[in-house]
Amino acid sequence: MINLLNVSLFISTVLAGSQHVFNQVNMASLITPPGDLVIPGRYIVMLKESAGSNKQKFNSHLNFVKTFAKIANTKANSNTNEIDQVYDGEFFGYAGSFDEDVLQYIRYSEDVSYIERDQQMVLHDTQYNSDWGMSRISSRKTVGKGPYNYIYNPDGGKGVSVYVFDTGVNIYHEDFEGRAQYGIVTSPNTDPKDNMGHGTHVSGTIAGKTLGVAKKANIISVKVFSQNGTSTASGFLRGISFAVNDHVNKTKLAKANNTPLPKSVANASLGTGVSLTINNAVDTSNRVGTSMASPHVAGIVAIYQSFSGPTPYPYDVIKSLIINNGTTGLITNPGPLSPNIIAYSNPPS
Ligand SMILES: *[C@@H]1O[C@H](CO)[C@@H](O)[C@H](O)[C@H]1NC(C)=O
Ligand SMILES: *[C@@H]1O[C@H](CO)[C@@H](O)[C@H](O)[C@H]1NC(C)=O
Ligand SMILES: *[C@@H]1O[C@H](CO)[C@@H](O)[C@H](O)[C@H]1NC(C)=O
Ligand SMILES: CC(=O)N[C@H]1CO[C@H](CO)[C@@H](O)[C@@H]1O
Repeated sequence: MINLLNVSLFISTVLAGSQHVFNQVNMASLITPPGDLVIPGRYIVMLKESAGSNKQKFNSHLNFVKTFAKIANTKANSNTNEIDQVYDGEFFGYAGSFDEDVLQYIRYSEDVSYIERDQQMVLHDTQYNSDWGMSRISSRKTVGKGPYNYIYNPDGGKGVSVYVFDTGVNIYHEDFEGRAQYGIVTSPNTDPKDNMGHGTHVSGTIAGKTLGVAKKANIISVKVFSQNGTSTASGFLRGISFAVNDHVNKTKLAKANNTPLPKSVANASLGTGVSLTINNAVDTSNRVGTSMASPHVAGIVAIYQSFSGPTPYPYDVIKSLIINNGTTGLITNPGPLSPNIIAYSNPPS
């Protein structure tokens, strides 16, 4: 299976004289995520910080893989081998389709930290009644049958960007009052519009003028899900990479111009699929200040962030503010992973 002879021949002949080092004794580990959603032949390759953060090393690695992919394609008379996502900025790597030969080649590169098989991700939609949810988080007591009131601070979410990882957003919807914009569309999608309605609905519950929790927040659409509600771990990762870089870029710009620092939240709660690459990317995201949270919580984080003053709260601080301000002990059947806290949106008293 391991075509070592081919690999070493290739390296010693075609790539002779190159500075690229392929002397890693052990192969980088190849992780197969649990579950049955793995996409055969697709891989996410994460680079070591030392290789990825060095532009020249990163490019030279990519060029080598591309060259080898081209040769392998010619040999097999196919288009199988291809890099189709690149992650650059705060974490480093790429994803694509590779056959066994190219995969082995990549695994022997000393630039590589680990590889994970790509998998399908499915849009996690917990059916909830948004009116109920809205009144619940703004009230300390159990809500009855309705009609429900959302006690809100009119400036909630002001100056905060919420990255919505979903099916796209109808940014022209009047409920967004011009506060929504397109961020990125990851493959296989091409159209930034929300042709399904899910992302627009989610954004409305976060920042819409009528139903939104944080009525002054800005929405940035990160379209990672197709119309049929599916995505890939590699596409999702590209979305995280975009949000993180966008936030970091805006922070640098604000520091240079001495303007208020950007404040960011992401709505990217994942239902299915367990992915090490995504978990690590979420950690990076939280570290640089783009807190990842789920629907109503995303709106609440936006509200808390908008009142942080000129400097955004770091992830850990915002997390404890929300937990400590939460209403405890009211969920009848919280389930094993729920802390039994209902987030409290902290309306003005
Ligand atoms: C969903 O759509 C994507 C592309 O838009 C496609 O690749 C995928 O096969 C579709 N999945 C299903 C289950 O229809
Ligand atoms: C961030 O800035 C870098 C360097 O200027 C640029 O290449 C990249 O496209 C920017 N990313 C985003 C998401 O704005
Ligand atoms: C609740 O949130 C506010 C910020 O809105 C903060 O000042 C306060 O310390 C928090 N309370 C607790 C118990 O963490
Ligand atoms: C990507 C993702 O999981 N987004 C979530 C954002 O919040 C909505 C509202 O419930 C969820 O349905 C989405 O799944």
